[in-house]
Amino acid sequence: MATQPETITVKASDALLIIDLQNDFLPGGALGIASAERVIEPINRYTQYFERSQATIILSRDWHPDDHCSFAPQNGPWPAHCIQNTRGAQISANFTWPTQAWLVSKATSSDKDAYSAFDGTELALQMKHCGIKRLFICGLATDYCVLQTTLDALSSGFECFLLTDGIDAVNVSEHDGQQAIEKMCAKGAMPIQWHSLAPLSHS
Ligand code: VGL
Ligand code: ZN
Repeated sequence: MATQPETITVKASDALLIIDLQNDFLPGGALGIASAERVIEPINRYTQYFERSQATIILSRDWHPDDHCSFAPQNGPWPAHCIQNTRGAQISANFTWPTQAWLVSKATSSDKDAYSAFDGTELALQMKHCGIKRLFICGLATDYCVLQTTLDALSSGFECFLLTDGIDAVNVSEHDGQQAIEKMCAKGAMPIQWHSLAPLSHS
């Protein structure tokens, strides 16, 4: 039997990055992923764990103007989704918010799409400013925003762990999600799951 990797201890200089856990990417949403509800419980567990570990918790949101260039009426690839201040753009009501979190809005200009939470935002600078070195990434969607965010994080010098039980894919083509995982791992992201984290003491 293969030996288990050492468990990972989360430190205060780590960050949990939760990508686009918004109604429009969940069942019933404009770009709803049929199975995506299943990531919420693990993400809630990670959130509580990272909060107890005094790590930083960061949520990104896709936050488009109503005439965004990625929408079909503008000849973009997607139906209208995540329009600023609409229900579809809200973070899932089933997400349990920690006491403190950073919120990063992306793709906010009509004329430019941005899948990565680093694209057009101050996130990399803010994380470096706070001494954050390792990122634990989960959320939606594996084959778009999780992929591009992770690739950008790696090229900005952050160590990245991909929480594979906390991601789900659009899968426009059947294997897009799997291929995205392979790409992130080939570039240096480490795939881990809930049981990879060291148990917290109950004190
Ligand atoms: C996303 C498609 C379009 C994502 C955002 O959050 O992965 N996907 N806009
Ligand atoms: Zn979008």
